Amino acid sequence: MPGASEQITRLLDEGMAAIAAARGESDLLDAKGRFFGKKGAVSAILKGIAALPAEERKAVGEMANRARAGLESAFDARLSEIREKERLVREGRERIDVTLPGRGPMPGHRHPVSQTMSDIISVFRRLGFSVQGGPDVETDYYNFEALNFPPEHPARDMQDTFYVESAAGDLVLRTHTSPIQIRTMERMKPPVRIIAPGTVYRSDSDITHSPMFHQVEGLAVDRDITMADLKGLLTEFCRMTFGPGKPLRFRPSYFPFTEPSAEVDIRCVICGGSGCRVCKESGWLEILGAGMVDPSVFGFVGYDPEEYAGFAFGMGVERIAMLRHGISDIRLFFENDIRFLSQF
Ligand code: 2NL
Repeated sequence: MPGASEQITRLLDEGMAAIAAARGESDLLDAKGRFFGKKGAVSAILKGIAALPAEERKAVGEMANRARAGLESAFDARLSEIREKERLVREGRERIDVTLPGRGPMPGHRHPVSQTMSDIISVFRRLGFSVQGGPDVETDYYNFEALNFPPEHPARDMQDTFYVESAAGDLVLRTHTSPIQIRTMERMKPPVRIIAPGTVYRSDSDITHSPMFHQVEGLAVDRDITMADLKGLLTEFCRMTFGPGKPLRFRPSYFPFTEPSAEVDIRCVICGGSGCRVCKESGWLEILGAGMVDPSVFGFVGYDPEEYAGFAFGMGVERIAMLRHGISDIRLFFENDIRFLSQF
């Protein structure tokens, strides 16, 4: 093979030039493949050696091996050099600027219904009421019977009440928080001043009803409690919740557990009484129901209705939150859309 040594010399020159010219690691590995790969120039030369006459084979073989070793160490040296340079560039670009402001966690806040619940509770605590709780799954006795609901009352219908499967068949998801007050009266002698906040359940769903919602009920029992005490308390509650200068209106109503009963309206918080869509042009918004505790309820808890009298009231927390914030669809509270919730 004439010119084998020239070929090797040229290969060495080209290889060294390619190594020097490589700008980055991938450049260099490309070049390495061209020279050392299976079909690379070095393999071609080594294969050619076998075909040489015996007297040339040794000298050319040694020369080829030296050239290969030289190229390999040049590749390795260039590779370390490139890696070191790339490391310096990377560290320069990624250097942490400790003077930049930090990225804090995105702070959340309480749900608007939970905020309103807390505000209502705070008002009644300031007015001398203690807070009581009880189970969400109740017996028919505490949810209906002890509250003077007759056995065939429509509120007990499957369409309105969620029944819970049980051996005795008498378990329901509480439809109001009144059972808490019955349980509290069983434990406590008058004077009683309590509020019963909590989650309640009714089989009902539209823009003003949710199958899961929240109530705060209140109860005061003592000697000589009158409807004037109820009116005074609720007037103060409304002043503290909706601001001063808003007249209240008590309308006669009916509940199985109070007698007499009333529904309480405040001047429309949207239009101030001139009439709008929210108050259906009446100028008034219903915010709660109330009344004097029916003597038959006292009978269930062992209070003497000749000795004691009491008032009770109940309000829907979502309704109060909707009035405060001008929200028209109760379902928005429970869709967990951050674009809605983050406004409160
Ligand atoms: C409403 C009306 C009301 C009560 C709840 C009550 C509880 C006991 C005895 C007597 Cl243990 N009454 N609670 C009384 C009147 C009205 O709620 O419209 N709630 C949203």
